Amino acid sequence: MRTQVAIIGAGPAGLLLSHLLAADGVESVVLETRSEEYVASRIRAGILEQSSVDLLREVGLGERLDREADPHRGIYLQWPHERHHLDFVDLVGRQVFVYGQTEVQKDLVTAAHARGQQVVYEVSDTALHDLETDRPSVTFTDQDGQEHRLEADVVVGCDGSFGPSRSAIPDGVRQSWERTYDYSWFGILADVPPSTDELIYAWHDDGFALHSMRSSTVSRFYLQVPNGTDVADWSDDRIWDALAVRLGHGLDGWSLATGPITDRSVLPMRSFVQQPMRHGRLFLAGDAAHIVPPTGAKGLNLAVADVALLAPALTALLKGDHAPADAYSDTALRRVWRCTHFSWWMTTMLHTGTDPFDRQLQLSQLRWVATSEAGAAGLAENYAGLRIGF
Ligand code: RFL
Ligand code: PHB
Repeated sequence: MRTQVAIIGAGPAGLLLSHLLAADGVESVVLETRSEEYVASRIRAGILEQSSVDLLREVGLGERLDREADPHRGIYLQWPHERHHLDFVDLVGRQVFVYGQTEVQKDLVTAAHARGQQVVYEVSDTALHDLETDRPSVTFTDQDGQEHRLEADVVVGCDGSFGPSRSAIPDGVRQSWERTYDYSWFGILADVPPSTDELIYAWHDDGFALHSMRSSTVSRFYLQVPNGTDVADWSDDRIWDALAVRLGHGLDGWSLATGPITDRSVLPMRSFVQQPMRHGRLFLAGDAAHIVPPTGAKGLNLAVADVALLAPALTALLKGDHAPADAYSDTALRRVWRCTHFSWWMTTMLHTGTDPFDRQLQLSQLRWVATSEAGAAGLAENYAGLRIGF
């Protein structure tokens, strides 16, 4: 098999990259270990930045998004007895959109089918070769057990946090930074209308809680829990009681509506950055190169920003202009580190530990962010997102 760009991973980074390349007349093949249905049903991100939405619209992926996404002007920031609204539109002139990653993925799959994109699902043994030559390749086994070699001009690793691409950059070349956190998120999806018009990020002595949503009938919630928590230890009653307490039941008459829980999972939190994001003919994009804890809602948006930068760089490279591809890693990493800092900052401001001094500092910082225009504008600028190309 031969193509111009071999893409490993059919998550949002891989499928959006193949879409952008196709619009530039560049051919690609996407390889994916999971099935199409599995990838499309993974419940993950919920918030798109303004610039992600602008890009999806520009490249013809905005039709359903324009009909179904819920624009939000801002978020609520809360601690016991106080809830403050931060209006991003007033503060920085930008907003965010509630549109699940599952929906973005469905739109990308539909577009891939429509243009006849070759996506090979359920592959195994993906291995990268000859990345330092201009004839790199990827070998894999298809679902019938047949082995293949996909030759390409360029290989792009969009294979998320557990894929092989990241470690295909030699040990002596790659550098990485990592932070793990002492807590995880217990996430649930429930068939209940949201009890709020915009997301609530709540600091509480018992731990952080987040009230998010997917639609007018489906709510998404997260609770800070200790690492190693087993979902089986949390009955429905325990979950709803903890959410009601942490989200401020009774605060100015507010109450939390409950309903059937349709999904529950525990996710550990991690910050990770690897550089460079390019080595020879291998490029990395999305979670393959960097992971952020979800508190700042940045992971999916970073994946979109990476491939928005990478697609034109690869198109130029294939025409003989190397400059944008040579600049890709440094340019992408500027935004990656900004989002890494913002996600760490939101996470450490909102999750409670055992140190009473730290708690007082967090409360002081929350009060400053929520009540000072300068503090609020800093959060708003980062949350609503920097322009692509920052
Ligand atoms: P993905 O989506 O993980 O896709 C990588 C794909 O590569 C495949 N793969 C392989 N394919 C071939 N060969 C191999 N050897 C392979 N190994 C792996 C995988 O099967 C997979 O299909 O990475 P991508 O495309 O970079 O996209 C990144 C985003 O998915 C991720 O950053 C976000 O989901 C993070 N995130 C959030 N981001 C936001 O912007 N806003 C949010 O509100 C938000 N909330 C979240 C989140 C992530 C969460 N979880 C579960 C980690 C909430 C949660 C709960
Ligand atoms: C979500 O709706 O899944 C979500 C929203 C905001 C976050 C993280 C996750 O910060």
